[in-house]
Amino acid sequence: MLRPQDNATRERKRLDGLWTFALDPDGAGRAGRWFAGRLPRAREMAVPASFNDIPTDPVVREYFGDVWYQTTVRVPQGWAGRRIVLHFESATHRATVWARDVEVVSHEGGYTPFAADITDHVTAGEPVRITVVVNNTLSFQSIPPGIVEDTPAGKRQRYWHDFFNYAGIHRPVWLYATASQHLTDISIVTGLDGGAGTIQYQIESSGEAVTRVLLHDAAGRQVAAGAGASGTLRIDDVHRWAPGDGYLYDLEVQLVDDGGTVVDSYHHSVGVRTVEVTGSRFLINGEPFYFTGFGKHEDLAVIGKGHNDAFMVHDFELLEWIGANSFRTSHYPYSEDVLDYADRHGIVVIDETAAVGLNMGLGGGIFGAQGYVTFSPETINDASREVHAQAIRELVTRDRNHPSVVLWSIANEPESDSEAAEAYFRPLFELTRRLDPSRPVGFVNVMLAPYGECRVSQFADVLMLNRYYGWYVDPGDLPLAEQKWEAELRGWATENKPIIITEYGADTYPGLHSVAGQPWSEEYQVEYLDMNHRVFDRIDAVVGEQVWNFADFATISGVMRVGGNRKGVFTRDRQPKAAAHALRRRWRKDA
Ligand code: GCB
Repeated sequence: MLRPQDNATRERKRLDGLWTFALDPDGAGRAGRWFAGRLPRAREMAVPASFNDIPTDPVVREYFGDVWYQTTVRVPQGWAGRRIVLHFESATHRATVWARDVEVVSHEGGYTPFAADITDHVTAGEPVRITVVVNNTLSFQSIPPGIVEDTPAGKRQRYWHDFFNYAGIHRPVWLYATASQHLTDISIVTGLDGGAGTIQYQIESSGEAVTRVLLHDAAGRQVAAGAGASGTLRIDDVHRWAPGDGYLYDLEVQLVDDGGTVVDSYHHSVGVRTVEVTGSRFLINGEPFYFTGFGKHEDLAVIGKGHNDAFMVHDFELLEWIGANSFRTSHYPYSEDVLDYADRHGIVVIDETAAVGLNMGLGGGIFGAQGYVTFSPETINDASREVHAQAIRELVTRDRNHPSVVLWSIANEPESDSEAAEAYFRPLFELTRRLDPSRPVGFVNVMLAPYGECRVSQFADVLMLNRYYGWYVDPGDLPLAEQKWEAELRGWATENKPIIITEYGADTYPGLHSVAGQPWSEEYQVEYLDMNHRVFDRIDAVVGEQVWNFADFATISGVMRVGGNRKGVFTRDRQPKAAAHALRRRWRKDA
């Protein structure tokens, strides 16, 4: 699926702004045909944004079930005779869309795009009513999973991931127009051949029109050209995309009709680089790369997981300030704007699916006691795995052309020490490799499956470990934590695979100080990070450190969560804790 863009052959119109919005706690909207007219008892709602924190009503914040959004948009007069598409960059966790009173598309999965050709349901120059029912209920067959439980006080949504279940239309919505003959997909794999670069492309389109490709460098000079739906371009003396150097070429793909007219075109940025794992090294362009940075979240006050350009740019500025060269899209695919920005600025990305919380062993801690088995016919089963597989397909097809993305993470902290886990994950690794043979694949291992007990890491090219020695284990006793951590890590190092520490962190209440370095104080966070860094620096196979978390973020309520998860190095409003300055000294040799 191609993201909407404006160019000489395509036009788009952004539908963001205030839509009408209604909760549907009884699930009455479909039978009541709410899409056929104005929404009942509607209020106004911002798009894009999570709906949860915008009204003051706690019922809205905790709501799960169907919510309805509606807007009316005028189709531009000039689009007569064009193919018209309605495109959502995401709706969390599933949605069904109507144009007027015609159902046009349904989509499962909260963080990837979907679209509908609505040409037959609209008239250029006329308004069209767009209605969307978004549903945020989690089940054992959703990614991420959750469950609705009956309690004496009514139904409650439970889930096993440590971030708030924000929902709604989180990213831009577009209406766009193309010619009826159009490009449908472009995939790109780049390579290096000495000082030259190669770009293998594969183009899909509707109909039989001829395709042509033109490659321009960043200064606008044409450096290569090709014809046909697939082929390889060669750039002598290539300017590589590299960490810290987000150099991009522009690949223009054209669809040309019999008369030689360009009927459709698409501009695709291309960063020429290679990624490879050899032994315990992670190589970008053949050179060992060491990841510094964070696990992040899409999480902001008021707008929740709604995309916001100002905060995005500010977050990237903070990454640069602190000397981070990478981040993980924990725990779901982020906005495509984020990946485009990372491409342009040479920031390296570990790209993760929304498969988080597939682990009932975590239940006794922050998520409250419960008695489920992770993988079973009644819980996470074959149907769940198919939803997971589809989430992987959509992530890889959406993001495979981003040079910033160097590694797929197909799950965060699933159960991984059982035979059932091994059987569940084997085909998902195979699928990811089939979809993209050009990148390494991994998953993030939890401390419940320590070295020697994990049965899934055998499938991974890279070991990604989340560990909290000195926090959840031996809190306040850093000397003991240091010994235990080093002992476990030395075990993993014998596997001869690169190790990235994808999470280590300590909750820290900003402004809390302690001479003796007690947990929750700013001093403890610094000392805890220092301890971790001493361990990493002693182990050659460690090729990356990503602190948990970039910033404080919202979670479910719980006695271990003080206004959310406080492991941020920055506060939720992006002010540095002492640890931010300490990391800056470690990561920015020039600072
Ligand atoms: C983890 C999870 C992350 C949590 C973090 C924590 O291992 O991957 O989602 O927020 O621990 O702070 O407990």
